Amino acid sequence: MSIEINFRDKNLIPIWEKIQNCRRLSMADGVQLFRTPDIISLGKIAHFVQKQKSGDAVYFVLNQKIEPTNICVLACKFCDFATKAGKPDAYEMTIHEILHKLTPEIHEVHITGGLHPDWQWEYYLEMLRQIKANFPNLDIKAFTAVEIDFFSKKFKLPLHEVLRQLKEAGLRTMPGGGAEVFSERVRKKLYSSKIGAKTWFEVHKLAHSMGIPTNSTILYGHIETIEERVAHMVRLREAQDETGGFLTFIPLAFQPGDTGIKPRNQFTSAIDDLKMIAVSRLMLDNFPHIKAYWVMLTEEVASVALNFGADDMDGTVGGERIAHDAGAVSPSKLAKDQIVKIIRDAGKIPVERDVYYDPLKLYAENVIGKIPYLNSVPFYENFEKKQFKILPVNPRRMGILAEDNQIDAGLFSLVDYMRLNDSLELLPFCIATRDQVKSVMLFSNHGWGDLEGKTIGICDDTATSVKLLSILLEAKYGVRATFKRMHTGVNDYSEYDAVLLIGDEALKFNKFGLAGFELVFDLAKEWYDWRKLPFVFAVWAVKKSLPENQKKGLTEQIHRSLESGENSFDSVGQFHAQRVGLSPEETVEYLRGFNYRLGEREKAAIEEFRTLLTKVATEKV
Ligand code: V47
Repeated sequence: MSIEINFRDKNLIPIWEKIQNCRRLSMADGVQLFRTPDIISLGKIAHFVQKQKSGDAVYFVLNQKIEPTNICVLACKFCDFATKAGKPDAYEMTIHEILHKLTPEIHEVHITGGLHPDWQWEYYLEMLRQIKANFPNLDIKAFTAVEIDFFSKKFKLPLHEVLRQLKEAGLRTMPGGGAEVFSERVRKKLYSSKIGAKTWFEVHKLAHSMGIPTNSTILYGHIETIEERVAHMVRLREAQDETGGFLTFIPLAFQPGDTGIKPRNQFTSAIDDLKMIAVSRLMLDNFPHIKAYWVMLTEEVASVALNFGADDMDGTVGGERIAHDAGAVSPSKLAKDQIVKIIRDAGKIPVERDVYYDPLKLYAENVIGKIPYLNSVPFYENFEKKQFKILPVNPRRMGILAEDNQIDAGLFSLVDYMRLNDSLELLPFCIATRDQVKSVMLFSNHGWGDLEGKTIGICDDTATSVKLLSILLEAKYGVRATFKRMHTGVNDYSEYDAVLLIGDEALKFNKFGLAGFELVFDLAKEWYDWRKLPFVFAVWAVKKSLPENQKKGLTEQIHRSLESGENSFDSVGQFHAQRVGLSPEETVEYLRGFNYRLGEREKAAIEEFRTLLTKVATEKV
């Protein structure tokens, strides 16, 4: 995938070269990007990276903001929301009032508020428990690091215990607020009694280690310098290298309100907002998503941001007050139809998501699913999209979407193709191993024979590998284990005897090891040694109902794309190596280990797998 950029600012060319070679940007690069007057070239570079990460997808969630109280022990200068008990604008919500604001169609509730001096710990836990009890399908994103630290001090509980109890009560993820700017200079001037960067990171890294993914933010457009913005991003990037637990980064445009920091109507400029989005997309190379938070940006700027690096629109955001109390001019809630329209108008696929960014519903036609792992790169690297749009989606989720008729074609997990055989037509392409695979791995503390009755964590992404694991356990080794699904992303693996991981994550841990597990088994190698056959993990298929000329056109497109992909393994390897933690040589060797065409041996392997599947009692997980 390559694009032409007509640079007006030639200083951007070395940065563009770095991006094309998948090299990390430095602090100086970040500052240079902020200083460029060539906003269009900056946007194009960021959009290039956005498309590599998210294809044509832009995510949104049906969500409700709950700010249970505005009474706060702090008095940060930038905040127009917080107040003190007894003031006319002070409010406190009961759990009953909170529940009253929620409805069953919402998928995420975002809870954050003032640090209340008198509320009891049990109140917060009960709030989460009641929400889960009344709305079981609703995921809870709650409490910033500032609140977590406050709970720990006020209720004399270690941070770990605060998070453990909240998780048990229903907390799924944490919002990114409270980061402000990780600069001591700014902190002393604007929020001296609030936690600094050290505690913010401590809380977030701890949450990640406990299987709670989190978001991150920056509050910009007040007194911070450009260098402080870039340093903020670099610190987040380093933390993400360590834990991988951040889902998204949200630049929060400062709303001056009556804070006195800036005149009331002096909002950030659209140019500055777009630069912020684009630079964060480029600096935060290890972050999956960048959020255009329309509440603070306005709908118009957020809409442009979807072609400047942002792939996330937050959501409908009913009930927001922090920005609106400080004079935000956006509406207080967007209807779903309006969000869908904004995303469509930007030429993207509106993807309604859950709290982990798994797609629930697509509002587009002509969508091709793309498994976002290195092994499928040869198909997609040079794919000419024609009428199709591309949605990166993990194999299992792609099957769920296809079952719902939302995907027109793609590289499907083998068992999904088998299951949806009536509506899908096979194309002559696949992802098949020759012997080992290196990216479908069982990390274990027990040998195969000792896994009887043990609990195996299964990553949420897999549809076929989990069935292959059942076959190996039961038919090859004669043992039965209990499977438990783990959500995608960071996890606390300590509760499992073994874990099954697939894709780039498995590839990385295969190389560097997964802490807590001594043994590593390659499922394709186990299969090959046993059946002397390749293993077919995925096959290309297209919806039978598509017009014949489209099917033919698509087959030719895939063929062309694969040919050029296979001819450019070296550059592909060079480009993707750093992302997956391998050397360029290892990356090329990994890709050469696959067969991408469905031949007779692959078909025989599929039949063998089908027969064995009928012989084992694979549980539905
Ligand atoms: O931490 C306070 C900011 C944050 C103002 O994680 C202000 O998905 C602008 O973090 N102007 C809370 N910003 C909101 C927040 C957030 C929002 C949306 C999504 C997510 C997420 C997180 O709001 C605070 C602070 O940085 N804030 N006052 C103001 N006058």
